[in-house]
Amino acid sequence: MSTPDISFPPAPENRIFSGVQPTGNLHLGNYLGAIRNWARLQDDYEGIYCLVDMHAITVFQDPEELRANIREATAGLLAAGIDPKTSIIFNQSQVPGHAELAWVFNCVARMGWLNRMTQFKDKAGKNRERASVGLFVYPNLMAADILAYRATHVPVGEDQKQHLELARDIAQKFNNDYGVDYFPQPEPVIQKEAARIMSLRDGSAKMSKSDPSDASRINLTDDADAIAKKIRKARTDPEALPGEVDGLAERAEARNLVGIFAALSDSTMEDVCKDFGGSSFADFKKALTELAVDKLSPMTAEMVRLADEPAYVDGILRDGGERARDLAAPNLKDIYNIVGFLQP
Ligand code: AQP
Repeated sequence: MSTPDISFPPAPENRIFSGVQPTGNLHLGNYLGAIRNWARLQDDYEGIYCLVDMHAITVFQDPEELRANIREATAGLLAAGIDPKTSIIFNQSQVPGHAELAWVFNCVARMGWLNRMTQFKDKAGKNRERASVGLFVYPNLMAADILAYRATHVPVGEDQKQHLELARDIAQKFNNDYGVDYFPQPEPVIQKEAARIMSLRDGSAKMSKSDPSDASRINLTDDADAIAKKIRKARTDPEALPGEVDGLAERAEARNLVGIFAALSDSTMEDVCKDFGGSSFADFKKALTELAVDKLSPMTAEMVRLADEPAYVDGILRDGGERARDLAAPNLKDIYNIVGFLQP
């Protein structure tokens, strides 16, 4: 195979891409594990932040609810401090390059690679035969989301690490197959604390939008009373808090609450154990409630305000969509050329 006789601009140096599914119930895990970090990174990186509506429909979504959830999630990103002038905020379906590149990647990725994805196994459950094909190839679309912009960094939660590794494998295989050095190897940006927030009802399951129990998560739209009630009812064990993190081994629920406290207070689990070692969970939960309400209520208030401003939110998405299309379109042209698609 001959190397294509075309030149292309170098990949950007500090470009971040990340996304969240607009499937309703944006929660504390999404915030601490992802969105808060996006807002913090926007000064050092060119941020492209996406409401991944095409990923959302891998599981059926009611169209009216999906539209409302896209607006609500956009409000969540804005309320968390992402500046739409500095960063790009848009919904995925506005940029055809995502779907176009995903098709190319469907032809690059191997069945064996996708068969190993644990999230598909978790989400498809026992009913694998009835899962959508989209759910199976979800990681290829995620690779396309990142690489359509030749993004260099991806802030993801711990749970998305395997998908990011797949995106790196796809980038590498594409470059090898076509004899080019086109795609960068996107690097994860993972924070230590809050990498994975677990359900308040079950320390072995991650906090998730689709958990049928609302008590399992703190939604970003929950008011102070709801937050207090959920923390009060959060599962723990009868023992007091340990003075050292090692004392949290085998105590998944306790560990989760300590992790949430550490993340919300920008400290470490070690420090939280030092401060609260010997306290009962009843006392610790009071302190956690105070902290959570203090940190989350300004965001909730802003989300409530933006819920009354749909035209403003739509304007942000429209502007972001245009800017994202302008970045992706020339890359897709390069990619189609590399692949050998005749573009007369
Ligand atoms: N529990 C979590 N702890 C830390 N980070 C989390 N993220 C999600 N849950 C947690 C991070 O949030 C970003 C956006 O996630 P997503 O909505 O695109 O997909 P998801 O991981 O499938 O989230 P959910 O809440 O579990 O949604 P459903 O129930 O719809 O599947 C990602 O960076 C993710 O790591």
